[in-house]
Amino acid sequence: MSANHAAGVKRLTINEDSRQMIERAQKEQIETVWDRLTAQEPQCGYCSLGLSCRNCAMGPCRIDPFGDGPTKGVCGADADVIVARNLGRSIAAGASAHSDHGRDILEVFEATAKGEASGYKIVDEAKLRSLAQEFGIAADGKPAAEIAVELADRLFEDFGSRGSKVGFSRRAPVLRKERWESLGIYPRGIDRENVEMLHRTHMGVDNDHVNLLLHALRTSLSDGWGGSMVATELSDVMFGTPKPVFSEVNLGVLRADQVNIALHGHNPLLSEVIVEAAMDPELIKLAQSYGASGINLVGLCCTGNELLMRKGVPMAGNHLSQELAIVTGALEAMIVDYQCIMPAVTDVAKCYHTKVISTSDKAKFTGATHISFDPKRGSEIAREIVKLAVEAFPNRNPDRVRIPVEPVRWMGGFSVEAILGALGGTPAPLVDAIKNGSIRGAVAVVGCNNPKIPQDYGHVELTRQLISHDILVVVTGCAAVANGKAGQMLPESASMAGPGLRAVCEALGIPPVLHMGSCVDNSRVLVLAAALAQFLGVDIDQLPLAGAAPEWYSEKAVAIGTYVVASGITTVLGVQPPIFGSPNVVKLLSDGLDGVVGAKFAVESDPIKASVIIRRHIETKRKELQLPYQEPDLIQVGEMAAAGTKG
Ligand code: SF4
Ligand code: MSK
Repeated sequence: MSANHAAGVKRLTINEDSRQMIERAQKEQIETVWDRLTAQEPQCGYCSLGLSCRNCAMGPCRIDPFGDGPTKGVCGADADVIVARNLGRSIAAGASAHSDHGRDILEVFEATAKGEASGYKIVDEAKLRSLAQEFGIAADGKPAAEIAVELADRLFEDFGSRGSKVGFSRRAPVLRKERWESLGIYPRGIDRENVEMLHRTHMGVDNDHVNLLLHALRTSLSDGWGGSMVATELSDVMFGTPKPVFSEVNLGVLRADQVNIALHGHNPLLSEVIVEAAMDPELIKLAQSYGASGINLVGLCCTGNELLMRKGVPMAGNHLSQELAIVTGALEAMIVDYQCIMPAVTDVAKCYHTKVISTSDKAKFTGATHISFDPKRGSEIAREIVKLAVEAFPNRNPDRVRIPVEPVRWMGGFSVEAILGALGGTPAPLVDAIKNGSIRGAVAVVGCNNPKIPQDYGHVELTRQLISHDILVVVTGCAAVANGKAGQMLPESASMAGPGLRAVCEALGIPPVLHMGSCVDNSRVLVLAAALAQFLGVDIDQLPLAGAAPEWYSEKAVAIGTYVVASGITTVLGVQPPIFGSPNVVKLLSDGLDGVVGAKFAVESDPIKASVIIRRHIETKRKELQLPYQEPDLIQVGEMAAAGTKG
């Protein structure tokens, strides 16, 4: 391999495990996501700017950003309307994905309560009872199943059109709720806001970009405080509320001597019962009869995060590692549910003995074996799937197995309950540390990988910058996996933090980067922010908090970023969203929103510069709260951390 070639691979990922597998794929002429990106280049300029529209058959239309060509679509829609409509539709798609996941969990939760599901039970009854209390359901003396049926009923209502406020939105600070009310963006029903977004973006409905974007905020809020929160809370009740747990991460978690099964996607319903099935002595015996020493389950993307958080299942990788896990030649089966699973995995699998097994009737893959998941037969189906994987083991070619690198240890399980537990049951110690300045603030670094950015570079570098400046980082989704691979998520990683954050982490025995879960678990970030705001008697936008999605790709990430901003947390994106064809939309999102919801978006692809934007924002919030602060304007790329401290 030439030096140039090796340097080229280094530009695709910062991880040694991925590098080795990309090189192998190149050598064996197996196409991966990076090849397909190259084949697409140059990507469409109109689409990149958000200036193309195919919402009706008078089009497709595009707007000339330089004004030399058409400035309006056939219907008369201008750049502002087209960009806002496109953005609104993306948010609706992302919010729908999370919320449909939430509904799937809710349906199985109800079936479990009614005794109609196999392999499920109420694991965290205390959480169930506390949710019942939140929803005004009398729980005293009632059996858990009865409470669960009533709770399920209330939550189903939240998906519809009868309510005026989704139930979990009660958790938001009073000032935030008043703001949503006054703006007319209080989320009413989960499905309702999404359907209305699609309605408004039909030709000839909402032809005002400001009005469209306000509804986009409402739609996203129905995800964060609605569908996603339903998914998180009920998953906790059924599978256990996460507690701190150690595990391992990167492609090194695959085992040459075992049947390897990767669980990929987002929904924990099937994967939780697969974990049980993989411990079935008969299946382990079957694996041994084929010469394997056991069955090794590993996670990918957010199904992996769900399993890591609750069961400590090792994690093979994040979004851009999914094809590479197959390229190890050591994977017997990739079991997929839905979301973020590249259609390409079945093509890569054809080059090996790997079976791709799809399980959701909503997400079939040409070339995969489909085993329809039915919660009534959850345990039975799980055993059937694990058996299929085990039976693939004899087809493995040991000469093609190459498991790169040793796994890295990491830690997950930081639910809000676990964080408060580590703090002694109250946010007071964290608030005190923020007040005295030993912790400057907190940032949620979330979201995906995107092949336009070297895999994990944005997540890892931004997080490093933030923790070294005493900013606590919470992570979810693929951002969490990136930080885990980089060794930034262990109690001893506190040594990478600035002196203030380091002291707090060492005293509590926690990492400076806390894993809060999967993509839907960004709802935990909202709950934590609301708890801090309520403790201080302020609104969320007054807190020294920020969000970042350095490598986002997905429509779900657009929905997340939007509900985080609409909840009062300024967010920096590392990948340019397709809105730059409308200076008015850009101005509104990057500036005007601040006066509306108290937070805004910024776009910065360089993680070091992004960290400066975030630190300036955090110090500005500290100044406004009359806490010790560093003069925001003095924070520059490469400046000394102590410059200009006042207080
Ligand atoms: Fe063109 Fe308007 Fe139809 Fe969009 S909605 S495709 S801009 S005519
Ligand atoms: S899996 S949405 S690539 S974070 Fe949740 Fe990762 Fe983004 Fe999918």
